[in-house]
Amino acid sequence: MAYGAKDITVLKGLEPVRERPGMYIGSTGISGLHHLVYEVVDNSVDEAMAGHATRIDVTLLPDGGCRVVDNGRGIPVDNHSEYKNKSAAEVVLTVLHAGGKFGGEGYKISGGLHGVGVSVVNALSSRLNLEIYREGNRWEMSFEKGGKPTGRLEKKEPSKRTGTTITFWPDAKIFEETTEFRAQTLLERLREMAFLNKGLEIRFRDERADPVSEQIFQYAGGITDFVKHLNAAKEPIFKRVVAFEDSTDTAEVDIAMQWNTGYHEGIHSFANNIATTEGGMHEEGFKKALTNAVNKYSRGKNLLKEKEDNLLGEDIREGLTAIISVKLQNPQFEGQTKTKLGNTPMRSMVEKATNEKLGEWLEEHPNEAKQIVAKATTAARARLAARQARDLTRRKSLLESSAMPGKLADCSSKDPAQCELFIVEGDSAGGSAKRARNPEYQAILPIRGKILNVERARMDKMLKNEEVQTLITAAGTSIAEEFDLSKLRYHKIILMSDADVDGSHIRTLLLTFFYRQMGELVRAGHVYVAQPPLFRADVGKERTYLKDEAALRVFEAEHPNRKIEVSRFKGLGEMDWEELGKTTMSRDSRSLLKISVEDAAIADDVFSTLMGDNVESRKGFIQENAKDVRFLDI
Ligand code: 0RA
Repeated sequence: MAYGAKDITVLKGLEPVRERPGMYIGSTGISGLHHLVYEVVDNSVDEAMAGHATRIDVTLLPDGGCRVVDNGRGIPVDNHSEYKNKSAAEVVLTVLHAGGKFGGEGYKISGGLHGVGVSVVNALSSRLNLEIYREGNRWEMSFEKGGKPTGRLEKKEPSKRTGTTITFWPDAKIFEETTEFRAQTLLERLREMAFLNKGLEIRFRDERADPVSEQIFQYAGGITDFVKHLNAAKEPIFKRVVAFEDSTDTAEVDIAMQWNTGYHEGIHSFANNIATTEGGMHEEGFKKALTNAVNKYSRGKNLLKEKEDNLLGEDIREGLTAIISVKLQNPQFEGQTKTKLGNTPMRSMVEKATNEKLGEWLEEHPNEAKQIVAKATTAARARLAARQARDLTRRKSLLESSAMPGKLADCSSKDPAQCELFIVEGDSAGGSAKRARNPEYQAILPIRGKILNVERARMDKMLKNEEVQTLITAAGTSIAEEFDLSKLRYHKIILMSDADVDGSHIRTLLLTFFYRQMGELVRAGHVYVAQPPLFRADVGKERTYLKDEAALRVFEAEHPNRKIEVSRFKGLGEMDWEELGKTTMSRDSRSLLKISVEDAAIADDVFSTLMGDNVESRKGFIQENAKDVRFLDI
């Protein structure tokens, strides 16, 4: 028998919703406002998940309303068994069903209970129009002032289609802050919904905009497409997305993942299409099984030797983008923001599925599996090296109290806000820099770039490097988890290296080091690159320094018919100390380039590609960028 009016449980009227809106939609700010849209859309998505709808249209109207159209079965129009004189549709829209989303015990079950949320939307709207296409006709009913019917459900003209259209206008008395939807926020959530519900077509149209904009989201690949989308701007370590699913009578698990060459761990989990940002049982099960499956595979294939420790979860998750989507009955949402899945059985279900299916996948894809293990092994090495480096700096600072390394020519001021640390490549340039500096507030740390360079330094090697250790001690902040910005000894850390390929390599290396080990330093805007000139131009007695070829061309154009004597600085070492001071170091005449996080991230990418194990991508990169020195020249 089809689902009819009698199945809808009845609780109470809508007053409680208007009295305590936060209990039902979280807040009365913009996020609560958007919740109204999600509530209506959720109902349509449920209808789609139950196999009855294939398309949902969400339209923002010029007058501030929002219309949601689906092609499902339509809300039942027959009279409700318990409310003899009311249609089921009226009951769905005017009677509050079990519990509130944010406060109560009850919760909507995907593909199960329809209509829980629409009455909440009605309660918080100044106006709502309901259209139903069902049983061969179009039907209509309207509500105002928080869900009061303006009449009965009316049968209109014949229609062959089925579905539900709900148009509502949020009540400004409730949403005092704003009743204006933010298109971008809705769009992102709707796209997410489309990713999470394979094949479902969701159209978003903003008729408030001029010109009217429309976007169509539909993903045949579901969360596999989601993972590709998240990795689109990144470099996957291999093309394939690892994907698997599992289901029981009462629950479904759907997982997709792909590694990229970066370091960020991007695991996104969902329960019944709701983002579980605080994680929970499904995520726990996944992580445990992921660590287990990769270690088991590595041991089995002798990629991890007997005497070697297991790879840690964090090593394996480095650069991993993953979507975990579960659907279950009676999801329990816990935690600070009620976004942590509490249902314990989900842990073993996801763990079992991941162990089995990922284990199989690795066996079936040995090339990819090797790359996963290689990436994790590298991460483990870097982790160990970072710890060693930290221990070393800590021990050093304990032994030598706050003694600064011998190579550092420190400044006399102890006010970090005033102080600058120049990291200079090469000893000869270091010598000129020491003479040229203002010793009151400028400190010089010479770094022998060549050492790093010939070793093709990886991050772990880099951390072992004595000069990098010196750098960490000089900066004062320590690194990684122990990084403490408040201990920074110089508010400007300035990289000064040659304007040639070697110089830019060292810059890339150092920027990558800062980005990975002292990211906050970059974010807080303490890292700079000095800009030594590339040319000296003499016209008679007049001497000018020019930063690059373009500047030289302009200069030549400005001095027609004059004899210009041009010399090119091959490196900082070719400049005398006075020149270096005037052009590059003096606060009055230099120009510094502040490094943004994006700059550092690009350096990090360049570094990974150049230094990575992936010879193919390195070759490709070098070929692609051979002519584009700009790319390396950050
Ligand atoms: C109650 C029962 C049935 C469907 C719905 C509600 C329903 C609600 C909404 C809200 C937006 N779109 C919707 N589509 C359907 C089942 C009807 C049947 O058994 O035919």
